[in-house]
Amino acid sequence: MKTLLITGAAGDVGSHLRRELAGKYDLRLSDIKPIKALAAGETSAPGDIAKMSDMLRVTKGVDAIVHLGGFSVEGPWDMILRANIVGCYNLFEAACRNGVKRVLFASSNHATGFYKREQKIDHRVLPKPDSRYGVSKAFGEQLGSLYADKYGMEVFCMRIGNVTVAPPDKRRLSNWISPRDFARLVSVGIENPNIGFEIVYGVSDNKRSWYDNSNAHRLGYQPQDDAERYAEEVLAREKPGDPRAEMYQGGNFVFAEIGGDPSRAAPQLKSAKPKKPSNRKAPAKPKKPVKPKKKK
Ligand code: 15L
Repeated sequence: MKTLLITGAAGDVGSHLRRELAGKYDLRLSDIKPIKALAAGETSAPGDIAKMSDMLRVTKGVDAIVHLGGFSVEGPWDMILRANIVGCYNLFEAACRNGVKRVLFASSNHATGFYKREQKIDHRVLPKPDSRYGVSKAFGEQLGSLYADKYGMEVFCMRIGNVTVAPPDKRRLSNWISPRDFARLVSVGIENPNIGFEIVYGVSDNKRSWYDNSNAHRLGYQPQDDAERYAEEVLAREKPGDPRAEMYQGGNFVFAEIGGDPSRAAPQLKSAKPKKPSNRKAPAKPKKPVKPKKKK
């Protein structure tokens, strides 16, 4: 049985994947947070993705990696930089040094969140990130491209929508993916023998999809679920949103500093007061009235 490393395994998506892939792979679970209740076929490999030594340790001897680790919504630049830029580099570099060829990178719909909702996009469009978080995902994809071309790694980038049991709102009727469809997509990424560098969308077979996911289908992905079965109840409770968010695929990420779900924002940001822009000129001091010179 293949050994699969899942980074960020303590998160929501990791927990869905553990359940769905149980018995199909030996799962090595890595996270900076403790992994609760290991099941049969699971081992824990704690690690901080921002530390190269940790990534060299956890990636040793695995057959494939699903890299979910990192900051998963918009956040302050120092956190995005540490977890999603440095962390992503460490993961690819450590995998490469340990001879692990196959990496499945959890990219996001926010790498292309500034496409309008009326547009249908495929895997060939240029990224249009809607946030620092989205930029970090576009970075991860390009890093994967580098490691594929330069070192022959096999990189499968999944622009994931929303992995939940049921779509929580109208936007997610278009980008939702059920946990079992996500596991199907991940299995394609692990098992397809012809992966060089690929970008696919991590979405179910949604009627309202914004994506032409033909690349995923070409590689063998056969989603079974469609968010449409939840549409009536989702739309009945939907309140009108901010028009800017309604216009773009990325929703609130296109304008909000702290992302689509403020309750998940970084602790510093929750209470942070808006800073004054640093490049603004200080207001000029009032000039002292010039005293007329006395005539000699
Ligand atoms: C993402 O990339 C986030 O990780 C997830 O928490 C959701 O916010 C999702 O996008 C989404 O767009 O629904």
